[in-house]
Amino acid sequence: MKKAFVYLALFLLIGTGLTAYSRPNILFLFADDQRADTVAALGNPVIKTPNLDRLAHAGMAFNRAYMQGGMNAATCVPSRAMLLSGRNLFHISENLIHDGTFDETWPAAFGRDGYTTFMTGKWHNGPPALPHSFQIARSVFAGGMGNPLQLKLSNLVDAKLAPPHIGARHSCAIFADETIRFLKEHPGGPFFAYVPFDAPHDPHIVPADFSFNYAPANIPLPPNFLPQHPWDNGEMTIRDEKLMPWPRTPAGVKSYLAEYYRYITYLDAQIGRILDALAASPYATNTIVLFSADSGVACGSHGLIGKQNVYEYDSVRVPLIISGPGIPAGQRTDAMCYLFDVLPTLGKLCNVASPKGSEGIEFSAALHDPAKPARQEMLFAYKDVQRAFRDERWKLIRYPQVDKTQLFDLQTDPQEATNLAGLPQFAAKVAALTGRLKKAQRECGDEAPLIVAPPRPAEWDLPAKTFNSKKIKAID
Ligand SMILES: [Ca+2]
Repeated sequence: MKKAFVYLALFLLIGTGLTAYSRPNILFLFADDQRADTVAALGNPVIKTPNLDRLAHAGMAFNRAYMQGGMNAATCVPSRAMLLSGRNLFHISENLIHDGTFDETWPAAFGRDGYTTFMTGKWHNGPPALPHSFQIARSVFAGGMGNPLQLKLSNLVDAKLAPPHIGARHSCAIFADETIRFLKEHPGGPFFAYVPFDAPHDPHIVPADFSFNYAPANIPLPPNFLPQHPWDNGEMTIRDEKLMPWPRTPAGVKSYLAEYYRYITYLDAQIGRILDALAASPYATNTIVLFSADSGVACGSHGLIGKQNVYEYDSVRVPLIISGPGIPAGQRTDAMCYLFDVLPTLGKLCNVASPKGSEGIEFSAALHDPAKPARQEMLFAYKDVQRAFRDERWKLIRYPQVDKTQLFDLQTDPQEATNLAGLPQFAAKVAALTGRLKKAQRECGDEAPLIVAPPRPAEWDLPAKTFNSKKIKAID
């Protein structure tokens, strides 16, 4: 009997060890404000992204991955809180602390289940929550969440909190250096490495010796370009919108995109250094590599510059590429998902138990078969001024404060250029989608009204004076 118990214990021990050994590593590369249409291999004819192309050729690219929105203008913060906690926009605390208690996060869950957890880059949630999520953090840019230096370094190996772009070396290069160093020094066992870059967020600062440039004349004007947004969307003069004077001009937008694209190509080069280091490491064949971004950004689409909106490329849609063992190469899927579904999916693939509060779904079926669906519908929100709903084909945007509605047929109008909401033949469609939007709000815990009385005037005049973008301080 005793002998049988010993054999059973040995069997369990070996079994657990084998399971742990075979679990894949995670390398999560996360950009900041990178539009979903800025990867060459996914259809952008102008931009150069040879390393993101490598990932796209090696894995599954999601055509319909989304962040859910934000309740303040610095959408970087809620986007990360949703990603890390697996919670929706209405259930997060932006600093990852609820009522004095640290939220459970997916990286912490990976750590509990035997993974070495590492991060370098832009944190941007409450700094005290960082050591509760990651075991190792190096060269972290804490971001605008209070005093960045009040970190308890109890279980952190090394945290240097500095603003980005400071010093002799660009922050993106430093984050790549740290990731490469981690890959070289890691003693073995499964790891979860999270690398949130602070690029291509404005200001678009690229080292002077990075010789690649785009000629503005060669950048196509976005097909949904407008000199200004057709009405007051509730956030017309926020910091990001002041980065370019009104009315926006084709020449101004092309110059802005040329700088933005150059920054993306620089980021791509840093990602390439990491991918090369991974390929030369013992982890080359057993690592799931992800690339995504915290949001898109308008860059002139719809007359907007920032991401304080719920349009597709201008804000809520994000690139998402996942490659790794068992994931077919060079595939594309229309399966819809939120960013806060990504870590529940990795948890499923890595046999990691869900942290408390996570409500994202796991879409691993779509990772192996692009025809498998994930979510059927999506809800988006920005403050109390914009709400949106999309299903497989249609997108409804509602601006409650000014009583405006947009309806887009994303199948024929993926750029959201033609508003169908005012046409009588689409009245029933608007009514039906409004009902589904309300239902989705209830399910997510969103109590914002879709109509207010009386609404504000929707008309918006250009500001009396234009703004000098160089005077706008970065806040997020
Ligand atoms: Ca961002």
